[in-house]
Amino acid sequence: MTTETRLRIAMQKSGRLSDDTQALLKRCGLKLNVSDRRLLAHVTNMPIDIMRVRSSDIPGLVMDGVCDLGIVGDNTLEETALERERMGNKSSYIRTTGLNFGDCRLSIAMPEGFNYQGVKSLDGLRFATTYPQLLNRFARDKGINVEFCLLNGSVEVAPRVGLADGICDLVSTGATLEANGLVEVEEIFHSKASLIQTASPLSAPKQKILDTLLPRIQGVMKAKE
Ligand code: PRT
Repeated sequence: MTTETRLRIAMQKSGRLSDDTQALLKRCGLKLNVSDRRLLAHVTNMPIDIMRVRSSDIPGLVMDGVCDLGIVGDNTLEETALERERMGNKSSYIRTTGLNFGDCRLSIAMPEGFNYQGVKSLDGLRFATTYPQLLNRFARDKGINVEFCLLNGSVEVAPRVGLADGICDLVSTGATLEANGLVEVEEIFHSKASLIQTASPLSAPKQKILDTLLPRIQGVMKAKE
């Protein structure tokens, strides 16, 4: 569990959100060195520790109170919350503020030439995805049945090798879909990075640190607009 006096923030160790997250924290005035192999980095000029983990672990660490704050994509956050609810685990958190990086969309894409005539065309099909809960929610809302196969990477290759009829994956420029002969047919979730906070009240010293940090984060975001 966390200490009572040092705010612990979870961020992605390496990947698409890590550079922007690190840049944000530095622009907020935090002096940190995350270039070494240590997974828990101390901020030297504020009572803050940075825990560097996989993106997919961040929502759970915050929901379980292991970290006070986390910076993560809304896609990962929502998928984890739905999965934890399904399993009967604690899934509460506070979305403290949205951040202006990590923009992408979770979309359904089908092979070129697929005769798409609206969502009913997807009924009964099988999709490769890393986001089965978001896909299931979409299907339920639209009154269709879908099957899925879980892949944690290279999702776009699944239709070509006969693993699935289509995919449900993150898209930003659309170049990966195009390179793999796929066409986006439905956007099911729009995502950005967010700063999230544990639902349990913070200790007074930690709240004080957050009260200093949050306006700085919002200032940096505003300056970037
Ligand atoms: O850390 P961990 O390994 O658990 O997470 P991860 O595998 O999700 O890491 P990473 O670094 O790939 O993504 C981290 C987060 O960045 C995601 O959860 C999103 O919130 C955000 N993000 C923004 C993206 C993209 N854009 C994105 N384009 N995550 C992944 N992609 C992939 C997508 O899966 C596809 O393979 O990029 C490809 C498509 O890109 P375009 O530009 O060709 O459309």
